[in-house]
Amino acid sequence: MKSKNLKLAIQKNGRLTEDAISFLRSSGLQFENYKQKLFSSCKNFPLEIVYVRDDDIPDYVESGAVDLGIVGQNILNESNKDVKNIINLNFGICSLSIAIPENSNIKVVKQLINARIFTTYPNSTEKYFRKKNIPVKIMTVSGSVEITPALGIADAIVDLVATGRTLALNNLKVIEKIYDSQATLIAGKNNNLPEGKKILMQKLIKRFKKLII
Ligand code: PRT
Ligand code: ZN
Repeated sequence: MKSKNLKLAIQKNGRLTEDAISFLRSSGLQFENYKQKLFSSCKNFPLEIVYVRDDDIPDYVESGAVDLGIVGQNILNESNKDVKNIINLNFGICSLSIAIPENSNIKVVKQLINARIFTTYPNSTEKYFRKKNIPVKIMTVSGSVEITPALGIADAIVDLVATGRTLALNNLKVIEKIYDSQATLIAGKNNNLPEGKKILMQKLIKRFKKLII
């Protein structure tokens, strides 16, 4: 990896990986990506593409370990890192939503007072209910949130929803959307970037913006 090259982090292996790679390729960047690789050097631009876990991307961008990143707004909202949102990329579209069992008597969010809510997004959940002034008990799990109502430990869940199929399969339904999300290009706020890198970054961002209508 050449240190004077720009660095852009994308998800290594997940829902955003293929779309992020297609997006970069459609901007004209040429690079090889092998599943086992940790980074790829572009052949026709001084850029290194770094493959990491999506949750780490805001941190790497904020600290300047990488110059740019492609990540879901949901991760940004949850992590609260100080980064610049450059452009929304129109993929990875989903929403963070509150869901309850299909047979629940609850009709509106206000009725969730003192409810047990399981989520992998505790910060976004806490912020939402605090703003609404509804006291709830928020419990954090690292995955498979949809199972918690069936286990009898949750009255509601807060999770990402795309097609809604996972909720339907688990006899759950959305009662409220907390926010919409999609993949977005982010950059650090580091103004001490060397002039050469700044120019490269502007060139690259211009290329990317052309692809977004
Ligand atoms: O390993 P790593 O930490 O990098 O990946 P990850 O497992 O944390 O994330 P991953 O690959 O699942 O998702 C990456 C990003 O894709 C998320 O941060 C979102 O920005 C975006 N995204 C878009 C989604 C979904 N749609 C989505 N549907 N992320 C997750 N889901 C899950 C959701 O949590 C639920 O389990 O899919 C299920 C619901 O999908 P539907 O279609 O049945 O509604
Ligand atoms: Zn993740």
